[in-house]
Amino acid sequence: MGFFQKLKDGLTKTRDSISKSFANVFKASEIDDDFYDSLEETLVMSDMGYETTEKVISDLRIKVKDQKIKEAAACKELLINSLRDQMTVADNAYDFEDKKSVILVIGVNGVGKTTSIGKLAAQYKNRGKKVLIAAGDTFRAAAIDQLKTWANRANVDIIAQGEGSDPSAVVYDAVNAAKARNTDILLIDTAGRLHNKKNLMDELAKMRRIISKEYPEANVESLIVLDGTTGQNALEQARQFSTVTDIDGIIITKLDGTAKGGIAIAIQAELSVPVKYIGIGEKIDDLQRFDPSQYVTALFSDFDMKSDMEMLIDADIEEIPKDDDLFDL
Ligand SMILES: Nc1nc2c(ncn2[C@@H]2O[C@H](COP(=O)(O)OP(=O)(O)OP(=O)(O)O)[C@@H](O)[C@H]2O)c(=O)[nH]1
Ligand SMILES: [Mg+2]
Repeated sequence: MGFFQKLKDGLTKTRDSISKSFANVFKASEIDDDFYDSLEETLVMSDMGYETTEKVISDLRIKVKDQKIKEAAACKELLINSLRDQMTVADNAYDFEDKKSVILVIGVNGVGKTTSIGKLAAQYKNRGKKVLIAAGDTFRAAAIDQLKTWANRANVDIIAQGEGSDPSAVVYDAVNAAKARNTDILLIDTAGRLHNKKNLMDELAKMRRIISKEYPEANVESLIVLDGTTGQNALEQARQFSTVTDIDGIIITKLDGTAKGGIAIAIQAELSVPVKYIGIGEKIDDLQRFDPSQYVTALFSDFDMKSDMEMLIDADIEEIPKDDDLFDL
């Protein structure tokens, strides 16, 4: 299955909820304040974020006026394009993939850090990179075992110590192994932490210090993982973490499990840190680079069809005449 299809399938819940409410919005007979209000409500409901929604609506108002558009249905395309315009991607966002890099994966509990590391390791490995994983979450033995399982699946090496060992010691071992083995990409798993837990944030800072001291030539890429099903909370988490630590990119997971996939658009549009990958399932190949334009296309891909159907129903056509009926006439 192609990736676009997979993305579309993953976003089914969001697509279903969006297309129903959008169909209703665009059934409006004219473009007035009521139309804009219900459009605004629909965008906010799908978690596109208040800021993004405001920008999209004001952009749309200008275009509708300039292009003298009179019918609601005619500005669907304008809306989709305007959403796309809210999200810019720097073309150096993935340069780290082709450098000697240490990727530090952080975030709160249960968001999908370990799983995303497994998926990324497999991708890099398939592209011919020499990959190493470090088990920097030493809180629970189960966490180390889970990462070992992923290392096996991805067919990459792992550096781990026992439960309760110092994460910084694991990082020390791992960067030295990466140097000695001429590794391209070292992925470091970390324990879930909240941005306001001082000791845990200090521990993270210590890991970073060890990386830059032991392996100064490596490029450090710090990725925060956010659970897409938590909607606006995810956006808030990224904001808060970025006040206490450097973040180079975002991974949004579980977009297959939510009807509010608009959150990916809000995060990309409202934060200065780019969304780099999205998770759309639990399997090894269910993670991909985030392509905002493709994402918007996938979200609205059956928008037209549904709204046309609704329009038919609305036009009060009870039954489409069959050939026989026509003959009888
Ligand atoms: N549906 C779905 N589930 C996911 C996705 N990514 C991760 N998960 C699931 O989310 C759960 C938590 O994932 P983990 O990778 O263990 O999360 P974590 O951040 O490492 O958790 P802790 O180490 O406990 O903080 C697992 O059941 C994963 O299978 C995704 O993109 N889609
Ligand atoms: Mg984990």
